[in-house]
Amino acid sequence: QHNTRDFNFGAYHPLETIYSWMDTLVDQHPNLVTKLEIGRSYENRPMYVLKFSTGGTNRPAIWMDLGIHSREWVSQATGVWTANKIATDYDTDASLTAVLKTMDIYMLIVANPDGYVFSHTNDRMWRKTRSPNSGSVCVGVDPNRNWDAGFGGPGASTNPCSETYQGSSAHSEIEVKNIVNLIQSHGNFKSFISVHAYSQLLMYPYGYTCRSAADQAELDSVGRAAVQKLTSLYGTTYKVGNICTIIYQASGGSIDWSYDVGIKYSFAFELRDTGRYGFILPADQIIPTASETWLALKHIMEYVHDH
Ligand code: ING
Ligand code: ZN
Repeated sequence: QHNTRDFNFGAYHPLETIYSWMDTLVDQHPNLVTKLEIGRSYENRPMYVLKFSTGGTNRPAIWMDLGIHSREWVSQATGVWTANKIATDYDTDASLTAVLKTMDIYMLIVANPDGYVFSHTNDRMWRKTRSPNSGSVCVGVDPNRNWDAGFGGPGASTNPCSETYQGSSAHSEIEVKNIVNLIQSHGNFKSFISVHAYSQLLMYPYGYTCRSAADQAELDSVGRAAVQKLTSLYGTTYKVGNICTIIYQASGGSIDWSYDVGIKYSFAFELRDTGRYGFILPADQIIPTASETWLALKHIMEYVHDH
């Protein structure tokens, strides 16, 4: 497609279609959007980040990753819609324009490209990476148990055949390591948002412990206000809370790592639905899901921009 208007945002697309759409988006918004390769996956696929910036150098920034678990297809699809929304609404949406006047937005739409391809070609329910595990016939590590944040603690498995296998060591997965390297070399991220599905939750740290984070009161109020905006569009209900109390104890998660390295506004979304379709969310729910989620994302971005 030579124009993003010809792109079907209401469909699930294979990796190569998403990657070629990224080039179209950059071509159409050259003064706002650039594409960075932050490294390669285990199977040597590029990991592309879309950077939205109106100038400056190393401005304070907002991070978003989507699709770290490959089977959660509405996450990657919401990333595609959201990136297009940011590009098209810049200059017409006053609050987004204000955010982009002083901050940059980074979006990693397919955080687990090997898993995403595998979920199209072999196993629709594939969650993990595709790296081999020595001494086991089972493949892959849970990339949301592999971060250096309570690594190896409760809510992660040492069994390579488990869906929540933590990996041989923290940041053993190249996909995780590539994100860590980008975040640390940049050094100026103010918000870190990971997007999963499903369960309709907006969560903040911690997952590796059930004690509350120092900023729990503030994160909870930001989260509640964000969810109020989300719900205003179609009435979709979300719960807000820390990971451990709202879903389950889980160690080695990305937003616990980002919070503990000093990125205060660390959040994780669980998008639609609550289990009727689960991971196999019908494609006609992609645009409604992305549209309501955008209202919550925008609230978080505005808040971060103002604080
Ligand atoms: N849920 C997340 C998981 O990795 C989560 C929940 C989010 C845990 C953030 C820890 C940190 O289990 C899904 N659906 O993957
Ligand atoms: Zn997930």
